[in-house]
Amino acid sequence: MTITHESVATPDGVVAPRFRPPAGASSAAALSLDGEWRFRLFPHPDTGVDRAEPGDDWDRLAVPGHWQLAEAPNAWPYGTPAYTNVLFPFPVEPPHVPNDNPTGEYRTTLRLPADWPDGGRTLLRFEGVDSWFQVALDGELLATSHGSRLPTEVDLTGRLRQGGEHLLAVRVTQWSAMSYAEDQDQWWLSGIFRGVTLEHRPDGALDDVRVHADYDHATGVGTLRVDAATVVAGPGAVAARVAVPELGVEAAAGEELRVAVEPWSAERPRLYDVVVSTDTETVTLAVGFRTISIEDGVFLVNGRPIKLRGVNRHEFDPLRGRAVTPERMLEDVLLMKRHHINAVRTSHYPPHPHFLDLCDRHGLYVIDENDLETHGFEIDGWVGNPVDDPDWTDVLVDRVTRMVRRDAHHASIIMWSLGNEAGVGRNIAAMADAIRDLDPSRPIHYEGDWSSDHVDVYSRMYADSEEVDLIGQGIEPPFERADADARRRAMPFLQCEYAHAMGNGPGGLADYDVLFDRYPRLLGGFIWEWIDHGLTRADDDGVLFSAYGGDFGERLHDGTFIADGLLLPDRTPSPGLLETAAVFAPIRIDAQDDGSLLVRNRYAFRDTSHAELRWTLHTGAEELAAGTLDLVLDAGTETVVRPPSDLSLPEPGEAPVWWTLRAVQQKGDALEDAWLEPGFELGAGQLLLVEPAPLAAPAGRVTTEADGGFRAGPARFDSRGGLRELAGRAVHAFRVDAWRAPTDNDRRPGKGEKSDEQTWYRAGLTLLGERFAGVDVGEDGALEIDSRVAGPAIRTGFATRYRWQPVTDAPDAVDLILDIQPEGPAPESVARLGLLLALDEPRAAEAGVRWTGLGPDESYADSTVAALGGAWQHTVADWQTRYTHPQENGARRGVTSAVLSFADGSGLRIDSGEVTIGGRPQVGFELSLRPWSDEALDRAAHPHELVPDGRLWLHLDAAQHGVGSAACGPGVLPNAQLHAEPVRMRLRFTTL
Ligand code: IPT
Repeated sequence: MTITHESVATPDGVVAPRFRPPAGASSAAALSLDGEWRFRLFPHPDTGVDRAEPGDDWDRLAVPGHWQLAEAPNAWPYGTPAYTNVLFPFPVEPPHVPNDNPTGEYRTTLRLPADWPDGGRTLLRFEGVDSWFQVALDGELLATSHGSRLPTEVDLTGRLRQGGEHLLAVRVTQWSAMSYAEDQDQWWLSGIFRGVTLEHRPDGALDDVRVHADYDHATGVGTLRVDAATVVAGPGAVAARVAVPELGVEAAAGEELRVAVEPWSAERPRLYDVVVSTDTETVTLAVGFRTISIEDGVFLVNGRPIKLRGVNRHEFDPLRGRAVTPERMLEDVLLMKRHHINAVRTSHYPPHPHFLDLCDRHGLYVIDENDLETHGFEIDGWVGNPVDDPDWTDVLVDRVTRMVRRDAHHASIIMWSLGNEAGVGRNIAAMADAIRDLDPSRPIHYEGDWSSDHVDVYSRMYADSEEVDLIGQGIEPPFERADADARRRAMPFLQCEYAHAMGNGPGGLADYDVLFDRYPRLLGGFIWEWIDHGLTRADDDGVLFSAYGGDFGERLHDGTFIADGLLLPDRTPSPGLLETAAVFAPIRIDAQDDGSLLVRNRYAFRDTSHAELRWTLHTGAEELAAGTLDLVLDAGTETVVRPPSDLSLPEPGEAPVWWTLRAVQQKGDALEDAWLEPGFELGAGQLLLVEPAPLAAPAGRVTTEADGGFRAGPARFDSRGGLRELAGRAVHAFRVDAWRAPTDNDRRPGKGEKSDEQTWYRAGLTLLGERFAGVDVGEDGALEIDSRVAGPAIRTGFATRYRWQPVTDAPDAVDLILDIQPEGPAPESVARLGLLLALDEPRAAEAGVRWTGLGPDESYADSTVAALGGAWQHTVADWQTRYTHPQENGARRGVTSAVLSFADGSGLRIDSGEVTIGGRPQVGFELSLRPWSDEALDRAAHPHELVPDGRLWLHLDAAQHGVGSAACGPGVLPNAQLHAEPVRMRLRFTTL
């Protein structure tokens, strides 16, 4: 049978899968073939090009790289990236793919160095080629392979001459039968995107090395056995030796060594150099001793329960796609560590092997996932799914085999995953069996197996916290089959995906995390996902922006769904990542209702002696007292702390007084903490000790102007009561508001029937207007204005009463008491309740803002952990979060005062008095500032399309609705929903 790109057949002409030592770890000769290759793109796999054609006059293309991104961000000479999530971008008729199938012909001249060693074998190694390829040397076809994110080796022994020049030809198709198995939620990108090397395998060299390194936590003894297969030229095996110089031990390969060691964990990634050698090759591996076990449904590392506070990571670089550099990989690992992430699921394929070296070294628990997703079959009830097709068994077993063989020596890998969203079927069992044969030491994961027949952990995605609570307690609804139910109930539970981080969010992360801590069965989970895959693209004016689905003219695409990470595409941490860091903090400090702070050491293996617990008593930015707590907590323990009893507290003043406690990195050893600087925050929490003094009652009188309008201090009104001027600036908008530019989460229904966006639209909140009903100057001199704010076509609205009164002895100040009374049918939620104010300000983006309240970053009702009370400042420009897809952003909560300084030197101060929602008092208001309107924010498709409109748009809200995770999960939980309720706000505006 001729193998074509439409064949369902295992790779042909390739070397059996084997381990992959880190680059440079072997003493054998190796030659990188990375660099500029000759390249030509054809519309079809029948390129008509002779394999012996050297392509001397062809284009030049970087290997590794994707051809679609060859000249990104400016030009797209070889087709463009395309994004679909679940859908196949071609008709579903496996194993066939369209005739239009871009196919790259690659050529390079392979010059074997004159000193390339004699004898032995020479292998050509590809770390990753997307999606199907054939390899020819000097015109002769040698191998056909696939498995885009898996290695392929081709034996070139006897075909190369020292000092000789050889033509290496690689033909790569974009689509193949294998595309049906590689339907991951990412850009379709093709080519030789990981490195290519030539490797010498001397006679008697180490062909394959398998490391078994366990740790007995009861005795402190590590067990090491290294099995080595050697390359044998003639008959007879060559013996390999194993040494751990640091431990002073040696053994023959296959022999068990028992020696006292320090164990490996993500918290303390202790590695030992293990030197495996024969007479002709030495390989040094960084080995960690650790044991994974599941006892009574609890997942243990070295005998202790751990929690996975993880993320799903796709390989991504905004210019290079999945062709990520070692520097990017390190950046990812360090960013994760610095945000208290301790685990990675390599969604949904084995990553570049160097990434795993970094996880071993810096300490991250890894679920290594097979290169398999067949999600597009779900649309049609999984008919034809490769996972249930016997024709595909060998191919799928080959995939897990190549993953396990390549990666099994990594201490960081604590589970194997069979793939993602690939349905169910016979090949699940076949893959699981194959893995168990290769490596019985690690549990197997696959979310698609709800019965848990073939896996060792119960895994789900996007289960809401209510269900997770039941599962934690082991009282979840039974699975239909009693045997499977019993098996599953005895398993640890993990959310392989949860807290969908699309746009502004995820909300509700802390609600999950509480449960993970509460129930031993809950192993934690992996946030979806690490980074927005926004590809950098220049627009017609040369302005760079982050492109998502549709931005390359794709006819079928999934739009913004590719931008759902904790990092913006340029790896700027989003507010969601800062919240993640606070929620995942290893030393959690939380305020309790009784006025104390609960300090919890959430490390599994470390005490807190590397941290100093520093407290300050402060009002805004002013520090009133400071000290440290003499406290070291053992792993897994907690204690309650209170402010020192002799602390003298000031009388209530303008700003609240907080007692803030921070756990700060103080010392650390190079091993555990090399990735963070002293002073780094390991956790923080605070108590509000003194609430601000109430604003003194105003007693000034409003004056009536000649034109029938009114003046109250710095505020001028027309005769109907419309605010026309404030602080010397024309007012363009001033009314009650209940809408926001929907977030990606607001736009989707989640598990509900309609999205929040639809709810607000139907309640008329999108098009609110105001009708004035009366204006009067009361006996006490205050201006009283009644109005009704409502949208078209509906009775739902808000009866509004404004009460303006000048402040006695403060001619530049005016007080407003605002009462909002919802009327008519109540929508399920409202986006916000408060005031919209737009002031004339030609240079609004440059305006500065200093505020006392929660900060420094945005926070919403269900992402509150990262924001702490204090005094903060920003410019209006910096206040904005440039989400890849523009949407509501930037709210600062608990604001008791804000000072705006305009470019012309003038200013406006806003202080808050009482604020109640449904009669419940709260401290301060929520502030949002923008140099553009919410409508413009809503309309913009990309952040660079937003231009300041000459106004400063402010929201002074009593509250906003939470953000939730409805883009792919539960919506806003009841504890963070905002309903139409009566609101009272008292604000003071002062011209500066
Ligand atoms: C889930 C996928 O597993 C993941 O790859 C990603 O696409 C995510 O959704 C959405 O961003 S599957 C979904 C149907 C729950």
